[in-house]
Amino acid sequence: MRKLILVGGYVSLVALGCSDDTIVSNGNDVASFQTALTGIGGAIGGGPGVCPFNGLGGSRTAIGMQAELLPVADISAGDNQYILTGSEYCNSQSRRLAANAVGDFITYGPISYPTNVVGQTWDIQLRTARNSVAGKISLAYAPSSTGPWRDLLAPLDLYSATSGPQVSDLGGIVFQDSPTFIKFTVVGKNAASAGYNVNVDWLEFVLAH
Ligand SMILES: [Ca+2]
Repeated sequence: MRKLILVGGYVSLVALGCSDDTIVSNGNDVASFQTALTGIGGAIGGGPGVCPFNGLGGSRTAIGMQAELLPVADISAGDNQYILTGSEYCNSQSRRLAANAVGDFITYGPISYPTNVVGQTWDIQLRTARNSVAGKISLAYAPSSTGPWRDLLAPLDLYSATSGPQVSDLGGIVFQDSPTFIKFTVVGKNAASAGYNVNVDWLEFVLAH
């Protein structure tokens, strides 16, 4: 059994692809509900529209975040961000930063976690929608919208010649500060990419054993 705590608003369990799971409302408007998930632990990536993609198996605690439901604290000047709808996304939506240059960014937050995540090892998994106009990004976290920023991963290339969701297992990290704000910054692009867009669907922290 794995417990998954969803952050970012109300999402139906049908959207999560787990209609036989138990919902336990915690009465918190940020961590809108907790669900005890069973049968999770299959192949990373899940299926189209399926959010829990943890392929680590066993008994795990995870915090899942829908990009389209998280608050946006800031974006780079002159750029736009918007929600995309499609059955290939988990919760049928993702959020795109329409970036056009290196240095463009989108900051999510403030994010309130239902459990203290600082000082423990979490495996970070990111579900993005890759395409031929996507950029290369870095990901960082901070306790405030002005930093100090700490890297969550090495630069990640979101380019793909064919469009579709992709899950990246970014490995384990011990949070030194609260990841109250999470920032995606364009650091470049694949030579074959026609743009710098950043399209994020779902972010998940899985507590290491
Ligand atoms: Ca989503």
